[in-house]
Amino acid sequence: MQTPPQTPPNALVAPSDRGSAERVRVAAAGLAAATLGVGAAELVAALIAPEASPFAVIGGGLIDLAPAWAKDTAIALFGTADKVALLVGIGVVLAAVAALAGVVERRISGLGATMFGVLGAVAVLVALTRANPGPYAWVPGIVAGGVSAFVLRLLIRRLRPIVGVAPDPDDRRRFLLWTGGVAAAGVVSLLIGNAARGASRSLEAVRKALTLPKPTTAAAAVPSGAELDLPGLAPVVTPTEQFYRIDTALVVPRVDPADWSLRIHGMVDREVVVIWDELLSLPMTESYVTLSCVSNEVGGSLIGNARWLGYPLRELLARAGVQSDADMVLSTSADGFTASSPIEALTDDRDALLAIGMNGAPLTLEHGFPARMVVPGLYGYVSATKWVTELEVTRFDRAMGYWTPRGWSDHGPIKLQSRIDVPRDGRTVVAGETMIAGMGWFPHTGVAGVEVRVDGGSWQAADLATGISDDTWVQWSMPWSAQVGEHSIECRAIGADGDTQTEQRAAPAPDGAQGWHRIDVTVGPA
Ligand SMILES: Nc1nc2c(c(=O)[nH]1)N[C@H]1C(S)=C(S)[C@@H](COP(=O)(O)O)O[C@H]1N2
Ligand SMILES: [Mo]
Repeated sequence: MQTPPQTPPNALVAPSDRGSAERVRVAAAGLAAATLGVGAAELVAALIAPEASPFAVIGGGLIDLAPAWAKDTAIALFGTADKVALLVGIGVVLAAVAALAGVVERRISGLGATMFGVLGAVAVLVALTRANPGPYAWVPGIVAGGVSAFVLRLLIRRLRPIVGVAPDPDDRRRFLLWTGGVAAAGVVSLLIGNAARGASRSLEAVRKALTLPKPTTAAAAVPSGAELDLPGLAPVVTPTEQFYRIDTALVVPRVDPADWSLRIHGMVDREVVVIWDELLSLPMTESYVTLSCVSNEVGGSLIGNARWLGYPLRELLARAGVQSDADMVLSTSADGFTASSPIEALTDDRDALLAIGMNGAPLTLEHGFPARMVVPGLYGYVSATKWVTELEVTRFDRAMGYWTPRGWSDHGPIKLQSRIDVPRDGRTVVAGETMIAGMGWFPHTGVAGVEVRVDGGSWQAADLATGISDDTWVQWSMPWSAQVGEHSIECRAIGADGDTQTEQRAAPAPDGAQGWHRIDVTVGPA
């Protein structure tokens, strides 16, 4: 030793510093142990139980517990990145608990490890209570708890001689080697798990290999004049990759058409089960339908319009024979989501479809492959069940859809709305002749007109583009001589039923946002 013998070890380190340095080291050990535990669990999940990834099941459980205001806030804050935000949030909480477990384990041997064991048990419990748990759904949680508890004990025992003293360079190297090695192994298993999950992309290959049947009832061509083609204005038909995605699924459900079936039961004369090959042989209808999310704020973008290919739900329901006192269909997806749709919307003459195609291709995995519902005039949460596997004919006084007990209305007709796309809110516009343009919608009723006013002046009729149908949104535009200064622009739609879009503001919960969309722009000199 080169340390002068008369100097006691650690004489230069105050006891409190020593304590906090030790805490940092045992916390790092806790983090490393948790990383390896979670990494191993995600890897095992990717291989044998994709639906039971601990991150996915805990996130899914949290999503299911969230009331309407929480969903609203998450979507308002993060938009369609709400899932990433949730996963990051879970990671941060987990990291904090793991660090704490390290500190606790150092104080009371076995207690930190027990904390990990309990977390693993919670993951097992949650995994088993999710919809359709596979036979191995319990394994990833056991692996997460077991591995992290074991490794934490090992690390703390290993580090015991190191953590208590100010480490000399040798000890520091040993510490880094152990915790760093464990953490790196965890990260590597996470990466391999991710890659393995990607490799099970074979379902994407199945999807790509599918040839959709030609529609027996084709959608009329989009009329010329439906697409104004103005820069900044939403296209009248939304490309699939731009179509908003909203659902409670942290991991996209993987439903192989070969295993898929739709069961229609409940208040019916006879139960009906349709399998994939049979569905493909049925006469298909194609139709443009605008789908909107109830969480869409005034002026928001959680709305899109696509050409859907599918089999009319009224035909399927007629096969089963709906009993006369039924008033609702509860549709269920492979991942347990449910929606309550009023039966008349599925049985009247509108194109309520069991859809298999979107914009000329099979549904993408995110948008419900292999089959989903699309119902003109209803918000997605009460109608557009993706990965749909079951229709229960029932009554509103007997059953509820997923979002109803969480604070949303059991009925969800899409409200009469309009929005300004051009100019963008808050932008600076060059003075002179320019265009104001946007979208208006009142699916299944239709839009008769849109009015615009500038700076609170009088309402003027905008030019309405040709609509595709009453089930779709419609573009509108209005020329504007923009004068230098600050300006506000508002719009309101007029429904085909004569109603004018209300000024009365309402939040998305419980049954959809409403109010006039208003933007503020600065007009600068040319
Ligand atoms: N299985 C399932 N289907 C679902 C949902 C869901 O959470 N799970 N969300 C619904 C909601 S709230 C909306 S707005 C639409 C969105 O459909 P999209 O993601 O294809 O745009 O899907 C509906 N179908
Ligand atoms: Mo939604």
